[in-house]
Amino acid sequence: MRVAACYTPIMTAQSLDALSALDAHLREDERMVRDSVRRFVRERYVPRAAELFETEQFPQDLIPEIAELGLLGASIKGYGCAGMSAVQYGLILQELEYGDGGLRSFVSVQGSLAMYAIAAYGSEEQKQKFLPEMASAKLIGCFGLTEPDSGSDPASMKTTARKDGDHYVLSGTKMWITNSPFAHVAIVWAKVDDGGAESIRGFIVERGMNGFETPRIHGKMSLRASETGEIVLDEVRVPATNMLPNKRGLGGPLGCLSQARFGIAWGAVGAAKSCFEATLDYAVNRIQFGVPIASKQLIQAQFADMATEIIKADILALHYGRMKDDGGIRPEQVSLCKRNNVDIALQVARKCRGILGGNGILLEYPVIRHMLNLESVYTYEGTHEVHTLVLGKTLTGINAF
Ligand code: TGC
Ligand code: FAD
Repeated sequence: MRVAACYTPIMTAQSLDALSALDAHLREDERMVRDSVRRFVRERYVPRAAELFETEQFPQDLIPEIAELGLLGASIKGYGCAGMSAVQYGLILQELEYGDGGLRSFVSVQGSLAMYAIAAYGSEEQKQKFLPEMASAKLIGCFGLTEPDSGSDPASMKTTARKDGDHYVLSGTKMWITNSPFAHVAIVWAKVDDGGAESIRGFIVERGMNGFETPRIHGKMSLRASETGEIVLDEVRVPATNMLPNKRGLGGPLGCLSQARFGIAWGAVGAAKSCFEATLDYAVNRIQFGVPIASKQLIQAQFADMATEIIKADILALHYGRMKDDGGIRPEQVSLCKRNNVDIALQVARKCRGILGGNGILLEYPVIRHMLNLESVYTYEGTHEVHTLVLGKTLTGINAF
């Protein structure tokens, strides 16, 4: 005979935010930016999130509102961009990924990768021509570094740019490119002439140039609400004035990645928070053995572990965000933050999936969607292992790649 367990709530439950008390360490302007994006995401995106994921659609109808909120190239100063601080930018990305990693990816790629490349390495003419149009979403950008045979080791890229008069002729294939199917411009990294790592240069390739195609990749079981494609370059003639003049070598694309990885470290925590909140709500209402499953120590232990990791990840992001605003952070610090925060977010999502039981595999709850999305986030912008080796190299001085 089963004995009904005793369940007596003795106090009002505290939210994750109340427990972390991190709000008190944010400035008024930071809270305002966060709250406006939070409203947008929860009112305009969350109600559609499951359907967009299921039907593999990025909501292009929301792009004007995203631009209106100043989220595109948000940390770039001038050229129609919002000029936000690193912490404001991080908070934005956390709210976006609370909605969905695909939404956050769109903003990361447009701002931290495509626009940043032009802002950091472009000529004044290129900045004037492209940045205001990209900030207002009249032009959408993508960032082509990865190739079918060149992922973690981008120095091995095969895409080439051959000088021909006042043009470069680009040939090659880029793979796994976020936003490429509908992008108007692509930042393409290619090897010029001698083929050495030092010869890697960035090019602004514009849709409509002959030989430029961006077939979509279908059937992804992760980030389904993000459009991912290839960039096929078949002898594309690009004016020499479209080459980014102010950077050569792999440090160019990797410098952009440092910006995007910083944002991802914040974003992943948003996904973890969404999973945590939905699962806590579920656990206090789901009755098994006559009581809520939240009254069981095995379940409470999981919430205690998850809350601790989420709050630690938030503190880490805020610490490095403050440092970035106060003078900068080094790439290995970005690696540490991206590696930790994405890893804990994925672990949180998996734990939450378990607590939801069978319901955990339904799109009705946000958990399986975030869990699957985070599998990509674990891999892109430097895999977990790549960041492990960056830290290993930093700590030991020995390159283990
Ligand atoms: P290595 O010799 O270490 O470095 C070459 C040059 O780059 C400099 N550098 C960096 N600069 C800025 N930021 C960083 N994070 C940097 N890391 C390195 C370095 O100082 C050096 O400069 P210089 O002047 O001395 O030449 O290069 P390596 O060939 O040994 O490779 C190092 C390694 C493996 C860490 C790097 O290749 C790497 O990070 N691989 C991972 C590739 C990657 O992350 N790909 C991402 C593609 S984009 C993407 O995934 C977008 S998803 C977006 C979305 O949807 O949200
Ligand atoms: P590989 O590099 O082949 O790695 C395979 C495995 O081997 C991994 O586990 C890796 O960690 C491990 N490994 C590799 N080298 C080592 C080593 N030295 N030591 C130990 N382990 C190692 N790229 C872009 O350029 N632009 C984009 O917009 C973009 N968007 C993306 C969107 C999605 C949804 C996805 C999934 C990817 C995207 N990428 C993009 C590509 C992404 O950056 C790459 O997938 C990533 O860098 C890993 O490359 P790879 O897939 O070729 O894996």
